[in-house]
Amino acid sequence: MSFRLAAVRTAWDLQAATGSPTPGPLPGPEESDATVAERQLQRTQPPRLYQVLLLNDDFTPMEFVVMVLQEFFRHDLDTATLIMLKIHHEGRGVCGVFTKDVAATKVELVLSAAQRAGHPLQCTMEAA
Ligand code: TYC
Repeated sequence: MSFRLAAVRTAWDLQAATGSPTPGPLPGPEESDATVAERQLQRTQPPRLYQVLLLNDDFTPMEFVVMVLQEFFRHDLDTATLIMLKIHHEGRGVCGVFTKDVAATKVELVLSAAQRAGHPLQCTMEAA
């Protein structure tokens, strides 16, 4: 018996066991009840996640980076300072991990805040 037909038969058996509504004849593999049975077998995949990163440069003030980490990524002062220093020493660092649209929005907000303030701070995202 095919997997598809087995799924249909299981749904039919369940209907028969619970007694309601009265099951009709067992459908063949080409009949429309198969759609319902197969839909139960699909699994929603979790969304892919993306890291938002800040890159080091020689000009953006440390205080501005700490402010960005607090305001846009909701880090407290101590955590924001640690992340900023990690970026300063290692060249780049993770600000947070988000779904694609949220990550893209964070990148845009950070870049426009940096531009407005006249700093060359770079922000990017990559698949986690
Ligand atoms: N390197 C900068 C400085 O010495 C500070 C800095 C840290 C800049 C992190 C960018 O993403 C950055 N003023």
